[in-house]
Amino acid sequence: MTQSGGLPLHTKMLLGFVLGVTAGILANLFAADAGWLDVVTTYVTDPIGQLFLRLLFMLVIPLVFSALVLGVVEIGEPGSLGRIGLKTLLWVALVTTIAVTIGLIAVNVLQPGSGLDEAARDALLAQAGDRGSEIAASREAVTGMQLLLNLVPRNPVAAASNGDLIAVMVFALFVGVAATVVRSEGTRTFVGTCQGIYDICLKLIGWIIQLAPYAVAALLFTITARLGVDVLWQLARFVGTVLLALGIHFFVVFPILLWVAGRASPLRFFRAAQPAILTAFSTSSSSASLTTTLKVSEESLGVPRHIGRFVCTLGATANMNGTALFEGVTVLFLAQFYGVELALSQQVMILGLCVMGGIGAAGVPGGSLPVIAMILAMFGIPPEGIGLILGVDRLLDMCRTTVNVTGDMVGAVVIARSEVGKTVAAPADG
Ligand code: DAS
Repeated sequence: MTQSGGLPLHTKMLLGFVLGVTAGILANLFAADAGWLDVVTTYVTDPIGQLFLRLLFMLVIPLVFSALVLGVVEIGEPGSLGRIGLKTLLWVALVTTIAVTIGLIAVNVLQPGSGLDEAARDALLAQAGDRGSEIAASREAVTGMQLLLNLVPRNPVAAASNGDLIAVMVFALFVGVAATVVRSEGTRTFVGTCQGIYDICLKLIGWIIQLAPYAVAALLFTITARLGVDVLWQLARFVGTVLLALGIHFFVVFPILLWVAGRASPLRFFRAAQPAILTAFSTSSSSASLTTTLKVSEESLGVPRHIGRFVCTLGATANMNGTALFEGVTVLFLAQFYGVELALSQQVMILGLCVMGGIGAAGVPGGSLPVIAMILAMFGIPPEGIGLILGVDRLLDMCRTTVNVTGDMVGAVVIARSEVGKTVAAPADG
């Protein structure tokens, strides 16, 4: 994460995590029923956590709307880029769906969030108040067909004000397609405005994420003061589930896609892609890794420049397999943690939200947090749980960014082969 004077931000977040957990466990051991604990959590730590979450919520609609409009406009470039753009869009949709599906299966099988005793869970939900359930309750209980109809907003502004993220996403996709077709002075100005909104949101995320260490300490103190040390075991299971799912996508899905769709040798690919993979792991930022990714794509993987530049540049902000997988696992983990039952139809909706959330998330450290906060609230899951995740975000962000960047290069190799008609990168028989 970005350096903000002194320690790197991720290190500060880790310190916030350790401080919050330690203080919370001590409070749980020695003062669980003390009156002052309620005062501290009610008037100090909880408001700090709420302030951070509200700042994240504030950005979701403008960030996701502008990111999706820009993504569609970039894909819809005329001529050959339009064809490559369409292939890139299909690649993003297919591979991100595979990634999120792996994540959802892993979290349903391993159940990392289950196991909390009812009393502790009730205490947590009481402390979280009705914030999450209010938003969930505001949605009439929807059936399958109604779920589909609700995807198209009757009133986009009302959808945005209700935090109906998927309806806003669908509206943004429609607007992006129309902006691509109507090439007038007005639409060019509109797309420029969207770029400005997106850039402003990135800057705001950069500022807001500086508050994360304090939010982590506050949110973790509040949760561990009530739950004690048990919560760390659940957190460890969450980290293990994310890493397992990311590992399956990285070491199984990518090699299969390279071999089957790219006719490329996975071994030669990973050897050639090492510099970009290591840059992504160390920076936790797809955008910061982009120059290395482009260099590797063209010089080491042999992808034609016009294809590598388009696919990797668009992929750095729109093709985030690791992020989408992480969003799915996080939402379901916190649903288990707070005891919120999710029907299969709701999990399918979460799958769609995470696939589009992977497109709408920003390729910067912590870029996925605003989308996760909104999805949690949409399904009545207390967004406070993000504090648990923030504490271990360092390792998870490094790993999911590595998957994001590698997915961009795999896409470039596969699309290059489909464009050139033969394997251009790391040929299997080369
Ligand atoms: N760190 C983001 C990236 O640059 C991913 C994320 O926050 O999920 O890809």
